[in-house]
Amino acid sequence: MGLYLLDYGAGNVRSLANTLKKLGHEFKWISSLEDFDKATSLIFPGVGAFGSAIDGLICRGFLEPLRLYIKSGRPYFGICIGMQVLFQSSTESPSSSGLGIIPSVIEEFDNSDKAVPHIGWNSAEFLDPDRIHEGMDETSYYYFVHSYRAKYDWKNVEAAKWAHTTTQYGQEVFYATVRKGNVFGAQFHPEKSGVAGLRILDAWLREQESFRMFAPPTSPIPRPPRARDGFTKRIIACMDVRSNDDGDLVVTKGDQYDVREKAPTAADGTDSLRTRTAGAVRNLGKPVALAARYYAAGADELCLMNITSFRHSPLLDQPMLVVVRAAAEEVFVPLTIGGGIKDTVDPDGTKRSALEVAGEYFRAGADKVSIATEAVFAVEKMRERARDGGIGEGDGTSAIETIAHAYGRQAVVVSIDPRRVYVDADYDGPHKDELLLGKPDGSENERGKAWWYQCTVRGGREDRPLSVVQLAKGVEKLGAGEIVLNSIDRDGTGLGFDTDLITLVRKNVKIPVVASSGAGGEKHFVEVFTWTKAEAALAAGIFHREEVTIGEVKEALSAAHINVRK
Ligand code: 1PR
Repeated sequence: MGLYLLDYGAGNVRSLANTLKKLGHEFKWISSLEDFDKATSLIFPGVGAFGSAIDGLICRGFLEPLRLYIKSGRPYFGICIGMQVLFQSSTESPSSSGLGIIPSVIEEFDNSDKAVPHIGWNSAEFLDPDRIHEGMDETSYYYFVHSYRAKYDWKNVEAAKWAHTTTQYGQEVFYATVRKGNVFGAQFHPEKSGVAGLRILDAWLREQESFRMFAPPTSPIPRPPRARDGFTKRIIACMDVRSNDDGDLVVTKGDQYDVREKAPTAADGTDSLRTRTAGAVRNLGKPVALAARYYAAGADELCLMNITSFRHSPLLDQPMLVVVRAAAEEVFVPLTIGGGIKDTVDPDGTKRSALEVAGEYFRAGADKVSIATEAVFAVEKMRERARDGGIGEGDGTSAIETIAHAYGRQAVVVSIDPRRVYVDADYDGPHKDELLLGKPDGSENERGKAWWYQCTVRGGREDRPLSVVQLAKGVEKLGAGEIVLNSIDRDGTGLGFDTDLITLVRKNVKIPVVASSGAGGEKHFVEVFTWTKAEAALAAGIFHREEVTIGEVKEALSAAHINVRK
């Protein structure tokens, strides 16, 4: 008897478990067919790809019991893919059939007017404000991460009767939540939607099971949706994590990727703190405490970067996994983990695939993994295979491809670490088609100069011949869902984001781009969203040093009429 969660073995189900724990609700996992009979309410937090979810259910013999459970009238809450399986089919995996309870189909978003996947916070509109709200309201924002959606077509009356709320992204309006009788489903992730999401889960769980079981089907009269684009720009706090010289994991922060304290200058004198700390790894705090602080301050997402993981096997890096687990218990917004996502060999010779490494992080509570070095190597290999100078095709073995296949492309972020290469304005070498020219009214060090952006690996320690445009296009083709675009030149300088770089990458890909490196104040966030089409902006140093709060950044954006979640 009681609440059960359905896990088909892929994706981050720990987030939901953490949320239920936080809310004080007991639950068990469905582990056998008998558990379907014991469940008095069931949540299916489906993540990943539609086909993998259906295959996972079939493999475990869970598909039919799930259908029977829902038919029995007992409460069901499907999240993301857990909602999509209620539909007939998905173009994501045409050979897999859904449960067909809602007579409509799931299709891919059109990316001609917007970045796809739809990643970020958006609002939801009630179709009938008099119906049960399920803890939702129209002033809150919810976290979406998906490439496929069920379009809200009010003329498809039988399907539209299921519509509880709709959301608009670009020109498309789709089902954000569905509800009828004992069934409730959300396309967004309540377990990742901060306080607003916790409210939904709590409302659903506290509602009398008997009430829901005998509730009459509640159907609104289908009507056209109201136009309302509630999509917001995201503010992300990033924590670069590494061991300090005493072996403790700390949040550090570099200047142009150099994270060690500088030697004092003459002006500092001889007995300054800088003399004593010179050469030590800069320590800006403990990762879990900082993560909790940024969640409370309203960060839309958090990143934890294991910046020295290339030196050893991340699966042996238990402290980092402990940090991820602990952070995931404190924060209820998306958590991205990066560093060392690659095929590795443990000291005892055991081979670990990138997919296994990523799986370990997902099970620890990460929602996305971020890949840097391996992404560069994968694109280089893909281009080599093409032999015609073109972009080429993936061979299915890269970390990006294997992880995107199992967990969905929205779970794969590529972190790019480019550096400017200055050349003469009449330069005629590689990447000359991508040259940018310093503006006559630009900064002194750019005026009269030309440059292209070179990719690096291993945290900027090694330059590669690949350009940032080649890398961005390549990783999009391999299946990355999002790009975090750093800049070694701007990192830690406080000079503002490199908007030339962001515009260049943004116009060459259709997936979301996160602007990173160089934020020195609120005005830089306003600039980056005014001058470029970046979907999100990430900063580290100014937040760690408490020079600016996330709240102040959002106030400044609101004042500039840029939509943010507050
Ligand atoms: O190569 O897949 O193992 O991943 C390693 C990851 O670690 C990469 O994402 C790489 O960017 C990161 N990394 C490696 N070395 C460093 C370093 O600083 N020495 N951190 C490093 C890079 C860049 C951003 C930073 C922004 C904003 N840090 O994460 O947070 O630049 O900073 P700011 O707001 O203070 O300017 P792999």
